[in-house]
Amino acid sequence: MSQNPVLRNDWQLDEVQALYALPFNDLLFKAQSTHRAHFDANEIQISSLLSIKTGSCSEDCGYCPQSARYDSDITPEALMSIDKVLQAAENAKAQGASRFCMGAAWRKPKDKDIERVVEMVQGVKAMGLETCVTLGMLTDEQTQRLKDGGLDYYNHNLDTSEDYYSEVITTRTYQDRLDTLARVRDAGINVCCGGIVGMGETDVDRAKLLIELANLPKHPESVPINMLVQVEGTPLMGTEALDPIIFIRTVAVARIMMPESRVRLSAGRNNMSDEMQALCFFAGANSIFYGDKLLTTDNPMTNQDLALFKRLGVRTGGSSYA
Ligand code: SAM
Ligand code: DTB
Ligand code: SF4
Repeated sequence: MSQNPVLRNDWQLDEVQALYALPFNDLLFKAQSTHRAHFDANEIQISSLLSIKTGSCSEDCGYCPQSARYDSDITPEALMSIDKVLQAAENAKAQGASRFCMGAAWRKPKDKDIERVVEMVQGVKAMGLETCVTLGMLTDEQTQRLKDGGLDYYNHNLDTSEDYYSEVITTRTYQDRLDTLARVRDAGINVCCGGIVGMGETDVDRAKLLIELANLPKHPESVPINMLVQVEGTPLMGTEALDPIIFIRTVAVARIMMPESRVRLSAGRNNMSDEMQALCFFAGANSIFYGDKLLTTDNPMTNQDLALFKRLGVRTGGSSYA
């Protein structure tokens, strides 16, 4: 349990449902008040993503174009060279990113992959950027190696509620994910963990996902809330779109439950209006993925994001290196 009385780890379903059910203005007021008590309300942290190993993944995550099981339109690529990764990190830094996140389409990395990734982490860190990687399931030894290599954040999402999980993924369990998260936490690496909404889950599933995240022994430092990006060829293509108001409510409830975490408005921004994104920021989102690409799909262009920030009077920042 947390020693800080505002950081609760004992959320119950009925109280989370009660938050979701608040009149929209009351919910946003509560979320914004919470946000202001813990953060500079006009500052947003920006992370850039790079897919360092793309496609041919053995897993069956129903949302993911990188699974080898689905016929999506991506070109598989082996683990990138360190030079190419560092070049991409330089570009991200020049564009203004404070964190560089490297993602690999693996169920779990091999030990020799970890050594390459550690070299990437060290090179990116030397540029003054925060580092994050997402590589799938880890062993204790691999986690320790990443920690010793200086990694700042590990991203590993719970994706959805435990109940809905098996509708979306069958090749690894919810417990596998919790085990990797515990390893990362125990090794002293910052945890980036969130989920995806708009996958056909229910209101209860969304509430339960947030409960799983907030009731971890310590809140994740970063909580990415992804709106499903529907990709041709994946099983979740054609899922009924989630009401944008429910998405904004999800951001607000996450902010209230995890007041000191960076809540990231993650995948799906390319299909959101500027006004919807502004409401997500008002609801307490204070981080985005920045750069023209997520891993394999499009993200808003950087000049579009910078123009939006200017219109909203938002500053970028929030890096521990800044
Ligand atoms: N293979 C590793 C793993 O799954 O842990 C790391 C990379 S994986 C692509 C990282 C995360 O991206 C997934 O956990 C999922 O939350 C998110 N993601 C993948 N495809 C997505 C999509 N179409 N829409 C939204 N989020 C997606
Ligand atoms: C996260 O929660 N979202 C990012 C990052 N962590 C690795 C990935 C989004 C991927 C969207 C689909 C794609 O571009 O392939
Ligand atoms: Fe593989 Fe990760 Fe995509 Fe699942 S989300 S198919 S593990 S790359």
